[in-house]
Amino acid sequence: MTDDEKQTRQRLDWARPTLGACSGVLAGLASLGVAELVSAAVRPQAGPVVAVGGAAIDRTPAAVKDWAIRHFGTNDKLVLQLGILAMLALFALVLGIVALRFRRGGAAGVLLFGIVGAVSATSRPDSTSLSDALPSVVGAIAGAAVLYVLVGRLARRVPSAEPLGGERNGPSSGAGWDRRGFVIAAPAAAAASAGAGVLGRTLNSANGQNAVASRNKVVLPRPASPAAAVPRGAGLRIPGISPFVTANADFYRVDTALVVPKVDARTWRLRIHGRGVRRPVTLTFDDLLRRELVERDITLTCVSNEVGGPYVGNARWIGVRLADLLAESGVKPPSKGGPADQLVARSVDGMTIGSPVEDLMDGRDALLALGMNGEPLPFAHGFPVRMVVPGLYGFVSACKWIKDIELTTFDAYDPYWVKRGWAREAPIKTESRIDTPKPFARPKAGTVMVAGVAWAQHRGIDKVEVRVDDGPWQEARLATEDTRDTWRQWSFPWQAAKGGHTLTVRATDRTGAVQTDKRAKTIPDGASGRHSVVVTVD
Ligand SMILES: Nc1nc2c(c(=O)[nH]1)N[C@H]1C(S)=C(S)[C@@H](COP(=O)(O)O)O[C@H]1N2
Ligand SMILES: [Mo]
Repeated sequence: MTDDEKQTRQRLDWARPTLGACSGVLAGLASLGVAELVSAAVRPQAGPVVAVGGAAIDRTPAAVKDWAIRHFGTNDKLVLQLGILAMLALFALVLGIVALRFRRGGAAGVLLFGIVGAVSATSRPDSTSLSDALPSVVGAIAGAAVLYVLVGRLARRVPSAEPLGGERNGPSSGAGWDRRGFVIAAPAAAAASAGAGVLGRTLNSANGQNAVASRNKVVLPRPASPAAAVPRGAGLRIPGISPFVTANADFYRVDTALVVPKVDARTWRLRIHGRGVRRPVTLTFDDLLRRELVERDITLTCVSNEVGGPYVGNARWIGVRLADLLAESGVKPPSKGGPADQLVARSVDGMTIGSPVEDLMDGRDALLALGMNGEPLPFAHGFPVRMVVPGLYGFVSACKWIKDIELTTFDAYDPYWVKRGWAREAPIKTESRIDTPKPFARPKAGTVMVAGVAWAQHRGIDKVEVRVDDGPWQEARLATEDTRDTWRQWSFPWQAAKGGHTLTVRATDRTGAVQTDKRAKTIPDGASGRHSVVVTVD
């Protein structure tokens, strides 16, 4: 071998694996692009990343999920999907390199991923058809074909074609490959994959347009039982305090849906059936609109909310009283001899949420909500219909995108979160939060406004106290109460002296119970303890 030939050979040695890896990544892109396109013909939730992500969410141990919610907040889903894509990219790289030696084996490897996607998609709780397998399967076939063809271009040819690097190398080195073929095929595959992906995305969002149109057409009737105006003193004008009503755009969102379900209100149905339901019914959205609507302010809280955390929000809801509907269907609460003690709500995305029938029928305003802060429910918050129950954490009451209500017993059925180690019954714990000053703030010495919110839904807040360092508990000023189902603002003008200080808050609810200082984790039935904020007064 001449030196020239050796150099060319060396370049080929790294070039082939690199291009093999590129081929693998291109095969991955082709799979995902084509899968996205096919999912537009099936449903967006059947796409492989969403399906595998959903399966991952369902199998994630409660503690890890809780950790993810805590650290990534509402970005937890983005992080998950990026993680899946990163894993896929890694496998694709490896498959591409393997395919250089084992061309068919590499292609078969791509198909194997398709099977994982297909199995995930068809075993999702909201999957009703085997067609959910199609995006993964067709995508994988496309990916396998791309890998097979591209790697074919990289195969050594005898007699030689052009060696890598372009310079004609005179006599055959025996290590040539179809450079021109690869240089044409690879960008073509990339462009076609991107095209399929973009087209799929576009079609998917066009499919959601029916639901969007149905939402735009909703005109919420005047409620027969309107909520009283929020008392003027309920919202304090203190910079940094949570607004009394949480705007829809700012309302926390916690759910397992990687793709927000877009439900068409015109085809939506709600079935009520099960134990002790003497007259099962199926209701349309218009059936609900025609009923007597009530409007109520209710503060929602997530069980994953840590002490001092953000997963609590207050909105004005419009809906139908669930107790009336249940009574009409012949349902009796257990205390009146009814055979069902648990109501299981099912959503279009397969979530199941169980609530005590007794609580739903005890006179509180348990709602099938259609409206949130003056508009139809936003899609992310459950359009067209969700449940909202004062006093119960969201995971045991607030089913979004609801489609089915089954009366059963706690013994007979464990809903989604209960299967994963969370409590069967979970009333909201009495809690309070310091909104301002923020942790590690540096206020000036003098009067510093300490303020925040406290909640004990359906019991009401009677007292909030603040403690500075190890000093005595001092009563904060309570804002006017809206209802006992809403949170209550409070403020405390603190005569702050220079130096480092710890501010702690505690609330007392109307049953006289003082917010406990016993720390509990969010699992299984909600965090407890007291919120403190450390500040340095300058
Ligand atoms: N379909 C569905 N409904 C759901 C959930 C879900 O994952 N899927 N999460 C529940 C939980 S844990 C909470 S705290 C509330 C949150 O409602 P929001 O996202 O409107 O704030 O929705 C509840 N309803
Ligand atoms: Mo929650």
